[in-house]
Amino acid sequence: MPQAEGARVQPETAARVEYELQLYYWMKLIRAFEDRVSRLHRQNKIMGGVYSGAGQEAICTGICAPLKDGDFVAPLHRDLGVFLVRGCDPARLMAQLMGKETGLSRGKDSFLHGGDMEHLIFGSTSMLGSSLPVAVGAALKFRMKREKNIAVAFFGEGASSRGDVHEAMNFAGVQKLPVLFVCENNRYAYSTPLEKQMAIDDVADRAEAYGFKGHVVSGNDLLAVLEVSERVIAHVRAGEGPALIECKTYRYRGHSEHDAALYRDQEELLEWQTRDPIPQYELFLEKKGHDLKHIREQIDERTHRVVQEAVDFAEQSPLPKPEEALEDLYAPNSGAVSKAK
Ligand SMILES: Cc1ncc(C[n+]2csc(CCOP(=O)(O)OP(=O)(O)O)c2C)c(N)n1
Repeated sequence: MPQAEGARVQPETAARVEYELQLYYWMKLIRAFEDRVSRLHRQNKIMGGVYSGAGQEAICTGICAPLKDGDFVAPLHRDLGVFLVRGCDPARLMAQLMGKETGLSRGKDSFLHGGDMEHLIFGSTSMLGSSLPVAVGAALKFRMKREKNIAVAFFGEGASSRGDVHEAMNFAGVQKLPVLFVCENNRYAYSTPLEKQMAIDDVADRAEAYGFKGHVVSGNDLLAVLEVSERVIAHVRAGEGPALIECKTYRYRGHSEHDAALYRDQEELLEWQTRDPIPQYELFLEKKGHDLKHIREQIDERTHRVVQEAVDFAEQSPLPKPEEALEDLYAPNSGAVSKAK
């Protein structure tokens, strides 16, 4: 990480400073990566749909930063940032987006369904909310094996109306499983506004009905997300049962790149852009005494380089070979069937 030149901080807080700058790097990397993907999509270089999370970077960053190795994460379709923060190689991620052989699923899928099991990231499915029961299953496995890991399931307020979401939360509540549910409430489920989605103000209120706590936080304020996530993740990891964090936020782009989002007001968009998570966090860094101009230059240079290298790698990678189309479709035979004979 670049050093915080000019930072008026004590030497003993160096690790914390490093962490704070890493958080800044992640948010900037997610923004730069996604903006480039939107441009690449217009150049017809991306395979499948692009669901930008621009404006929502503080959520992926603030929820994933306190996680540990071995924790299981089920992101939603807008959570490319989860992959970056959990350590997925940006070059392989870009190759996945371009449908190349070097991508996470070796060119067999778009980003939408591509997971990364090396980093325990479950590939989202098309059915909204259907990855929540999977995350709950992972949490049940952690409980049964007495492992100290947790599962995290992201979902939108639109998905929160689906039955799977309620079944998953109910089971998790009854079994007191180590699972954190994270609702990214960006006010629109495609074109459906919040008030046509639910009859209450906060998705978080539903947690109580399943026997655990719901927390509401500004999803555009990284420090606020972190404050809640660090505390709640510690609680879930300690075996005290599930929790729900609802992050209020807004997506800047349409539902996907083919959606001009004409159903929403430009004033509303502008209003939310004034609450952008990145300048908010920059203000914090500046107030702490960092030389923001210098840090921003260094981080911009770094994110630009990482994204450019990822694009170069993906563009130079081959498309998958037709004769490999039927490979990797099933898990390797563990021998369980022949043993049972
Ligand atoms: C069960 C189901 N219904 C509808 C769709 C079509 N669809 C895909 S994404 C989406 C909007 C999702 O909204 P939300 O869950 O709030 O997440 P967001 O896209 O806002 O991040 C819809 C309606 C779907 N994929 N699955």
